[in-house]
Amino acid sequence: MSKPKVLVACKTFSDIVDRLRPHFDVETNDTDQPWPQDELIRRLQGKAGVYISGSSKVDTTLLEACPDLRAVCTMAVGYNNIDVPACTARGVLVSNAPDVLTETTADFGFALMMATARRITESEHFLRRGEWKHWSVTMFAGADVHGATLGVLGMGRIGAAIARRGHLGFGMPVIYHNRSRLPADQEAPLGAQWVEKDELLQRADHLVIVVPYSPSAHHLIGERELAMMKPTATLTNIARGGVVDDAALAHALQAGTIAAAGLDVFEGEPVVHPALLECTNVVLTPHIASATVATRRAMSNLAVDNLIAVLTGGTPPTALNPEVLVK
Ligand code: 8YV
Repeated sequence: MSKPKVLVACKTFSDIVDRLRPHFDVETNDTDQPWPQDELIRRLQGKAGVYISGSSKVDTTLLEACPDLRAVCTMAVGYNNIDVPACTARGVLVSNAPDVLTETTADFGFALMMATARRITESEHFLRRGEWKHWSVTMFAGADVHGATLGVLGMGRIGAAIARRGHLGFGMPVIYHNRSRLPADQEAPLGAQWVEKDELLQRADHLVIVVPYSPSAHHLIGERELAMMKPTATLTNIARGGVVDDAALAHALQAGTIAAAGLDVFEGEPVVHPALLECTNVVLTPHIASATVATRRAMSNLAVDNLIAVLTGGTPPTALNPEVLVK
């Protein structure tokens, strides 16, 4: 009997791809470029499963054009690129990769917040340009992190890991806003207090955004919200492009509405709003919050675990719509 066919739509570690080969005929994308949507659909013909990253879109058009597809396994925790209800309606199992990236992503969120508050990249660029001629008392004077109020927007696993770092490591009072309030026994070890969104914006010295993207989170932070923040405050976004209105943020950074921003995600990435590129008070990184070798391997392995389980009659460890497997 011939093996089921699967597609690995983004380049990943070859030894992890090799785990698929005993079970499946495997076609891989060996470039760092995602395939255009029509090519992805063409390559998915006859495939039972697909391994993707956050860069591939799985929508109704793709699902209708790929009737053999039974499993969509992303190596990302975020899955706003996948129409999960449409998959469920067609009996297609979807999995994501939670937990394995939580601490790594929280490390990065904290580092980006610190780099932003302490103006690290801005001062490095100044030094590299040869502009450091003398010491001055206010040269690149930024804002303290220790003891400052940490505001966390979106208190999921990564938000909690950032809050824990701030509370235990840096003595920061932690306030957060989330649709649902954490139970008191989960708030206590984080030193975290739930507040309304507007209060969060008004009180935070350093705001870190960690909400998943959904249409209701689109431009959750725009001109109105930025205007509520302290002029000394920083904003760090490691969630998704589109949660922050990048044009409004660039304007706020130029006008001094807030002091600085750290951004790992962008609306329309990999294209970055040109006005942000003009701002000196912003630290910009190319969506690398989960990028350590160990964590990217763990994310890839988890997607492969899910793909093998779904297509060999096992139980996928991190299914988003396990109901499709119930006969
Ligand atoms: C990924 C992420 O690197 O997991 C997520 O949701 O945003 C990142 O950790 C990226 O999306 C992988 O495609």
